[in-house]
Amino acid sequence: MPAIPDPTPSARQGTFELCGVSLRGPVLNGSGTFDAIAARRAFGDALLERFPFDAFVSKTITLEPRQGNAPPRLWETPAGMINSIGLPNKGLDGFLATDLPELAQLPVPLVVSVMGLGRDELARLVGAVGERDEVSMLELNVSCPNVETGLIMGADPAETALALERVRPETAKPLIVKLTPNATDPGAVAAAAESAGADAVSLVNTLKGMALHPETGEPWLGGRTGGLSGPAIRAIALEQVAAVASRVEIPVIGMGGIASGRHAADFMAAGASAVAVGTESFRDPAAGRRIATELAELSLPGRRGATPSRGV
Ligand code: RRO
Repeated sequence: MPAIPDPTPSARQGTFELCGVSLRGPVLNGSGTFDAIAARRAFGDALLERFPFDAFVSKTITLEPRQGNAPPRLWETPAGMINSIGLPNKGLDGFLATDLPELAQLPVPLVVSVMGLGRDELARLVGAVGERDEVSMLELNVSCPNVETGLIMGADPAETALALERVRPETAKPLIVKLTPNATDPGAVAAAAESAGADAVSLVNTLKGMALHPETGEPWLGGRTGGLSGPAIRAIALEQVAAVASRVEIPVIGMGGIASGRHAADFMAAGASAVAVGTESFRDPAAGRRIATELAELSLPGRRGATPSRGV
């Protein structure tokens, strides 16, 4: 594991709370951007001793196993990348049997991200994952089409509300709705999610993008299109976080190109209660802890910075 600076004493106190769950600080990972199981294999117990995040969000799982998209799955852009991974995962049963016991060994609360191809499927996932003691919170990844209606669940306020109403009775655990930036009005989607029982919203997922093969002009990515992330989208994410935070009372988890404590502080100043680090972790797997340390130093009295003020 690359050297990770020690958290400052204020970041170690463990007084931060998100949806009633006690965390040692406000820095999470973006779902799918840090493979904690592979990192444990690579770095051993050093990973657990200096875990980069204050809560861990799993890669999204689906009911059935999926292979994911054909390669290539990545394209580097100026200040970002486009991914077209296509949700490879072991499915619910495989996740519960194989991945959950390993993720339960992490030294921070576990958030499991789930995606359903319809409301009933989403409800089955929420019920089965929510009843596991190892799981502190669930994140609903609604950036996918509902096969019953053809609409992207998270792009439409009414679809999002119907999904929440269907899954809310399945668990008492906090439900975080991961919002897509590919929506006309993310603030309206967030407000609909809140009214239907969401405990928090997280944003942004990736922006839809495309790259062409330099010689053939055909789509480069096996999935044809993909999701753009990294510093290239930070200004867009910041605006959407501010817009959403002005529409809801529930905590907002902000992400999109965060690569420093200053960026994290900006998202908190825009109204986020917590932040997540995504693409930067591919460059530096210890980035989450560095950003948490930088953020804590900015938040010390007398320095310019943001003190979490919402959902804490
Ligand atoms: O697996 C993916 O390709 C993927 C997902 Br599920 C997601 O929510 N966001 C993204 O950029 N890629």
